[in-house]
Amino acid sequence: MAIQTIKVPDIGGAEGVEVIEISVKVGDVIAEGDSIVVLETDKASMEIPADKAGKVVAIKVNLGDKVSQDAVLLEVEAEGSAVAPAPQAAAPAAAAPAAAPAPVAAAPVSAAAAEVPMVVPDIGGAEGVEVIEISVKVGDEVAAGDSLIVLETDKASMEIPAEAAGKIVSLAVKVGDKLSQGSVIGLLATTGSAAVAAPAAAPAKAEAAPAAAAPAPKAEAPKAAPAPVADVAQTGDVYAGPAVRKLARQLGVDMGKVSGTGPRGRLLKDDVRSYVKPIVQAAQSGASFGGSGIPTLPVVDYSKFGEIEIVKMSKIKKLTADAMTRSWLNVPRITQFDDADITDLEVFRNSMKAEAEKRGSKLTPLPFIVKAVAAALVAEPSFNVSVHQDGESIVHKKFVHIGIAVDTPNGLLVPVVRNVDKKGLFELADEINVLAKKARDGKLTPAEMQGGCFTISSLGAMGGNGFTPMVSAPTEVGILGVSRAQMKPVWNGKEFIPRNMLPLSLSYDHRAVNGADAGRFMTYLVSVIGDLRRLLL
Ligand code: CAO
Repeated sequence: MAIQTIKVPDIGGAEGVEVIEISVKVGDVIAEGDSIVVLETDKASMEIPADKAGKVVAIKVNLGDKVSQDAVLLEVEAEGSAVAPAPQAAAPAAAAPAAAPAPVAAAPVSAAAAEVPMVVPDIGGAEGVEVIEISVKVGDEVAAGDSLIVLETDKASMEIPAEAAGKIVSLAVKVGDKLSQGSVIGLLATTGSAAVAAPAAAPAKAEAAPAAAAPAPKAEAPKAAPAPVADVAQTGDVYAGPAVRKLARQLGVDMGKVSGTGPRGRLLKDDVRSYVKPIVQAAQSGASFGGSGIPTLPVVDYSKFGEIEIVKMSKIKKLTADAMTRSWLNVPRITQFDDADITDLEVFRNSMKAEAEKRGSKLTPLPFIVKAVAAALVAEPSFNVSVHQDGESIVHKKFVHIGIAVDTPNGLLVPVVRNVDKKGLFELADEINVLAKKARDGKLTPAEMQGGCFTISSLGAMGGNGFTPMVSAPTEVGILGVSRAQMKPVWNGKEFIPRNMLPLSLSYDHRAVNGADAGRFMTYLVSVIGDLRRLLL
């Protein structure tokens, strides 16, 4: 079997035309007329059909190569009976090098605007070529060279550019119309000094021509519909004109991923734009590409449903809302639940109430919980950390400062009790009371709300069985929600006995704390709250 070459046929004299797609691979068996590569000038893309049948044994061009007539594209092992027509045979249009829609014979017009017809220039003698895209609309301002319409033959699509700058006054064609040289596309009101090309005087000029007509051997290899061009990366069939390909390249769009809505699935510029738009929007909103992004909330007119009053959020509420949204979006949060048995704690606390009152202190369960949390932070230091802003390090803290969430008329505030591990229960009770009062009176200083390692949010006085508190990002990685204690029947191995059970909800930042750390922290905390003597160990 002889090895034969397939070369670039006459492409209307165009030189250095870029290879933008290679439609075959080594080993493929091709028939005459099969598309083997796609070349693209700045105005037209053209499929180069095989002029020999056989098995592809070598591909002699790469994507991006610039080729001219007679450049070797492929080597094929020709089949016995395959005819090997000369390359020229496949390019009947060579005799009529494709035309120049470019304004080669520009005729200056007066400075005043004039209405001139826009006509189809010489398109290599092709007749009845289908309009597959109209790139402008009435009223559009165009520059000379801007694409007006796209025509498509069996094998090539070609943009017909404006021959002068101006405003589109009317359009006489629609998608699907069949046009030939001289067909009127519409009327253009040329601007001032624009040069107007005389379409009739447009001699062939290879580089500017939609030379695509040349390699399209329509007579020899007619096809019912333009064959979709195989995407080089084999990501699927891509069928698009040069302008669309250029746009896709400029935007970095993989055309294989875009669905074409044009005739026969052809990709249009709008398809590329529609593909890119949501990606850009998602990127601008900070959302990642992998997910669905953060959809915006719809605007609702609540007055439609009844009487309403709109009240501005307090500054504190607004700051809290921002902080909560930041936490929600940045912290992969897990919440774990357990009940601590505070029966003995309550017996002790009640026994201390009189003494506390004598000191002027109010001893609620909270200082006990705060003290137990401090012990847990020391015993399980994985919670006494912050995620470093470098995203790669963890900040370990050698101090134990605990924030207490305080409900105030203006919103939520979190004063910080410092060095909890070094303070006694009365001292903690007093400090919490002082800070809570300052919070409610709006007298907390910023310093009193900073430096916390962990937060406790107690809703015990209000009720509830549990909740999922939000981690205070970025400074902390854990928060304990305390709900209302209640008597519950607890199985002691022999019988159910009434015990005072305190529901605890431990939320943590899973970037810094793993489930086992949290399990150990919670178990230790519950054991300390259940038996305060453990604080002495
Ligand atoms: N179970 C049952 N009773 C409880 C309880 C619990 N877990 N916690 C407190 N109580 C009782 C107290 O013992 C007290 O009862 P007595 O007066 O009979 O002793 C009563 O409830 C009221 O307590 P308190 O609220 O005055 O005091 P506290 O120490 O429990 O809480 C403070 C102090 C500042 C934390 C609290 O006033 C507060 O503001 N809590 C709201 C916190 C908050 O808003 N968290 C949500 C943040 S996330 O949105």
